[in-house]
Amino acid sequence: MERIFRTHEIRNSHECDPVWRLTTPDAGGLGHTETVTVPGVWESHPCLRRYRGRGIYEQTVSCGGNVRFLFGGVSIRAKVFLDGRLLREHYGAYTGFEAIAARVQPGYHTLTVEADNRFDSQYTLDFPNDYYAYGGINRPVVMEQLGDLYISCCHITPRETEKGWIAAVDATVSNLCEQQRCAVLSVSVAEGSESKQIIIPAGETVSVAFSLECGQAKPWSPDSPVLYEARTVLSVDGEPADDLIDRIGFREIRVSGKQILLNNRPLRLRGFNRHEEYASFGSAVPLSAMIQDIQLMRDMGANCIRTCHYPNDPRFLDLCDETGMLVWEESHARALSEEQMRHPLFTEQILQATREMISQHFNHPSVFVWGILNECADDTDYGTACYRKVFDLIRQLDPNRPVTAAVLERPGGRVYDAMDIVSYNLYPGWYRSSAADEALRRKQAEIDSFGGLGKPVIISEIGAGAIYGYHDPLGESKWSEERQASILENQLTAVLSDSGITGVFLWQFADVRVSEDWFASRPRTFNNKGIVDEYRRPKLAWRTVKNIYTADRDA
Ligand code: ADA
Repeated sequence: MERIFRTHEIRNSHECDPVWRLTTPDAGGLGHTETVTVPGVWESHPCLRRYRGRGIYEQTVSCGGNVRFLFGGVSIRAKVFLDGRLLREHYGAYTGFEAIAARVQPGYHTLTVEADNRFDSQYTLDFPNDYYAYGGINRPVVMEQLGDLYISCCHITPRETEKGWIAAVDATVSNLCEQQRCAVLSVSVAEGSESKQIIIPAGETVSVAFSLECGQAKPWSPDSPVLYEARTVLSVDGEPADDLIDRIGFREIRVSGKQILLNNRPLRLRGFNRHEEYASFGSAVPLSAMIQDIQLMRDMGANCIRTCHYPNDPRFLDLCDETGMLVWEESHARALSEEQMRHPLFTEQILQATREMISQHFNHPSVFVWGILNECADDTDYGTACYRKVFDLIRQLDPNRPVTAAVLERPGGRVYDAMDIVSYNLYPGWYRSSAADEALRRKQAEIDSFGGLGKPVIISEIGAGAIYGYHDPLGESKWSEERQASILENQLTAVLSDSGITGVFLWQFADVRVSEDWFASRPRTFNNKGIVDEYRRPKLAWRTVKNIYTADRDA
């Protein structure tokens, strides 16, 4: 399933069979063909551990009429064919997309997905980086057989009023046939419900707005993550023809002075940066591993997760909604230089990646902030203009969540005025010998002088490395678990005792594989700053973080 709950009772929608045939034409020799399962990455196969190329996935499907394939994620770009006919191309491993074939002859058909994880300058968000760009269909695939009309989207924004909660609904209905059609669209959430007559011109999509009075619905909060089903039903000639089921939480996020308020209560954030990766499963993280990660972070006293540096699987966000784990989600970008940002395709690609993230993850109550452009060129005119363009898009698409960007510690930041929440990354005691409290003071002075005065501040990354199992009883050498624990103790003590800081995300939860280009500074070609290794085996720092985070939680 593409979510952790059923999204349809009327629509004919089911996950594609898990077994596919995979051919890797760029693996040398004659195309290597294997039986694989989806979701999955080809790097899980012993012969394809470092394969960078195309992977041609094929499966026979039985379908007819208007067929819609929903892909949770294909890394890093995809071409989708039905019986050899190109239906859709998509770039971006971390957001979903649809491929539609109208009026298909009922029977057996060949579904082909060409995944390609080669780096290419035309795909500006992906390049050898401090995480691994896997290859494959790494999230679920769903096949739907639709009527002429279907509900293509339903965004719900909860607002608290003196009369109780209001759910502002923006739904869209698409018409796949060549005649104009009439229908009735009904939406129900908690005790609120409303229906409207709609007319959808041939081949078009129409938007419908509702305002549902939901009375005294129970609010969603980290301590009490109450979720409500949002059910949208489309009826044609009095008969239910399509539906879409989602889940929402009644909560509002806003910034007030240096505080981030959730339902008017200030948040204090103790979190982790988490890449979407699990040892030999790569970026196709099993659901059971997703929930285990949340449990492990909560056990250490954390209450939030930053999805560095890209949108996550909706099922992971569903689990965060369910458990009350707050989420900083960000569109895909890490450490692009001004030159890279000047590529003619960059702006449209980062805007599209951001548009898809917000459109697909809009309803998750756990997502409290949208982040962008991690450690990009925020110190140049051109880079700053890019930041402002992406912030502007987010504010158009979702004015109800604050925006931020994790910038570098180095001076020169020029976008503090454009952020609702100021965030930055620093590694005192690891990359720099500076004392943590002095580093915090220095950066805060810059933030206050250049547009960030009086805004909430989040330490979006702070940490140190250790190789799992490497011990130095004297606690002296870097890469030892002992040294990591002592650096983290200094860092977290300084951050959590600084009254001007609203929250912190440790870098990082688990060790992750990185591009081989980074081998010289990344032992094992891994980023080893995890508190657990890639198999979730705790390092000594686990105890340090747990002591500090739980003491802060229980203070
Ligand atoms: C940066 C970057 C992270 C990671 C980290 C590190 O802050 O945002 O992705 O590379 O440094 O481990 O050095």
